[in-house]
Amino acid sequence: MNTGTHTWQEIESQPEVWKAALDGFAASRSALESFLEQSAFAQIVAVGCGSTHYLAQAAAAALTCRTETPCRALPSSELWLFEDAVPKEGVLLLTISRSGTTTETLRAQERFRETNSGAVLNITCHPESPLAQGADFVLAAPAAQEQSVAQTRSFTSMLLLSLALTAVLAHDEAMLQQLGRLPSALQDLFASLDDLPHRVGSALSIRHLVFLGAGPLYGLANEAMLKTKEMSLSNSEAYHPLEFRHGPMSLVDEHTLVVALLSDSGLTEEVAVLRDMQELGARTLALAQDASVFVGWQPDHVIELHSGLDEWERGPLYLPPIQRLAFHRSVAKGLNPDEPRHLTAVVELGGGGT
Ligand code: F1P
Repeated sequence: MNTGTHTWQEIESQPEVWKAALDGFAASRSALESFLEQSAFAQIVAVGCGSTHYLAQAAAAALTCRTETPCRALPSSELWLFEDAVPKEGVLLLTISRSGTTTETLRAQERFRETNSGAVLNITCHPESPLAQGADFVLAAPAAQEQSVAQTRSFTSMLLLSLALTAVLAHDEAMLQQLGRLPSALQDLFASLDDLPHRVGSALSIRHLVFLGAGPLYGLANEAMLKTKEMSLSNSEAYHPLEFRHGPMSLVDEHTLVVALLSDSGLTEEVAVLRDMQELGARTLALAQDASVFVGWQPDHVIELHSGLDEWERGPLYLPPIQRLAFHRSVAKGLNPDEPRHLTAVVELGGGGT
């Protein structure tokens, strides 16, 4: 049977594909350093659409908190359609797009060129694409190209490039070294997962999925929400963990799965939210560095990352287990994860969009 063949292969190939992305980054590092030195900017604006908008959110959190340059994430359409969304001076535009052909992101770049003198840096899987060709510098992960509509290895590989960019901008050699450990950390994580993503993904008594993540993990919680929606046509939401108590938790019942992507900085408070949701009847899944953080109670399921990496470095590891879960949920519902309903790999607008 061919159901989900591409998606499964793309999820499982991530250790090798991440290694290729890191090797590619190392080869372009000195050119990147020259580009960054020559481009005077006081802030970065990161844009993308759908998955790559959520990737822009994750990149913006890392760039803002780990470098001296603040970064804001916007959906590409905000820059395209709202001319004053971005200051006219002192901005480096970071465009993120798997395909490099998404209309809104191309239009955002055009708008920026019309109104701004700053440089454009592009992160993509397709360095030959129009978006990349129109940029001043390109960081590419061609080995992460995909046949599936839903982004899996492309997302995590481009995330890795954005974290490597952060390390270079921060002159943080130790962070760069740590990022180099991610491919083998993912191999170890895959080996330790057993059938947990399959068991939880196939539990169709779950009808509502909630992903919680803060700081470096908020954009990734959003991506987990989108993946579940695209692949398995499920109601899914994402929140900052402590925001979930401010109203959204009224929807929690025994058909809810709450998935917590646990950080280091917010750990105690995030664990408390997850515990509260279990008490309200939700099934709970935690992605944690180590299960020893749970004292006196246990979530229903725990995935231990055991990465030895800090919260800014280990982001890419949270997604592959959730991608597997979404894959299994899709198959359990009789769907084909390779072909999400109503979606195409790229949104190319005609009419008003051209
Ligand atoms: C982004 C996009 C997403 C969508 C899906 C397919 O395209 O269209 O909007 O959620 O995952 O990809 P791109 O600009 O990154 O190629």
